[in-house]
Amino acid sequence: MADARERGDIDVIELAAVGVADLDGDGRLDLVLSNNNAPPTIYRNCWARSGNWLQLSLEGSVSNRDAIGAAAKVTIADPATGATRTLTRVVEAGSGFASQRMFPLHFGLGESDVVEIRLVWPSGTVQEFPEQDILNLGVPNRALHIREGDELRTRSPSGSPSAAL
Ligand SMILES: [Ca+2]
Repeated sequence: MADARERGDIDVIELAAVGVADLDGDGRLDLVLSNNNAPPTIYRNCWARSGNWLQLSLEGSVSNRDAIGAAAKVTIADPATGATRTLTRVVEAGSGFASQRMFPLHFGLGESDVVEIRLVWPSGTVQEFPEQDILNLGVPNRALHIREGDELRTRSPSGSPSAAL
């Protein structure tokens, strides 16, 4: 019988808060548990069968610099059927008790292709990026940086994992 760690169970001491972020920039979301009266616990996601992903790092120019309040709508298409659907994420500040989401918006894509990215900035500016612009940057499995009013750009990796991972 596998022990708890082999099954992926999470040890909780006295949980105070949970943070979700891609700490090592590999496109898989990791967990940080803040424990009362104990050091935090970090769970690195090592799942081998994770699907495609996209991360969008938004920077306001007219809107606030952190783009808080900006909405990103990513339209994806099933490669087998061509059926499309739109995934929406909003940049938030303070999204949980004593925790914070990572600022880059994360989209799990499965096996789907990205066919459009549409941004609605707090200033009211709307930007749309068609499939060809997205494909030119090697999406999926990329982190993109978008400054309000500018072109799409790839984002450099966020850095190496800490020793605790
Ligand atoms: Ca990760």
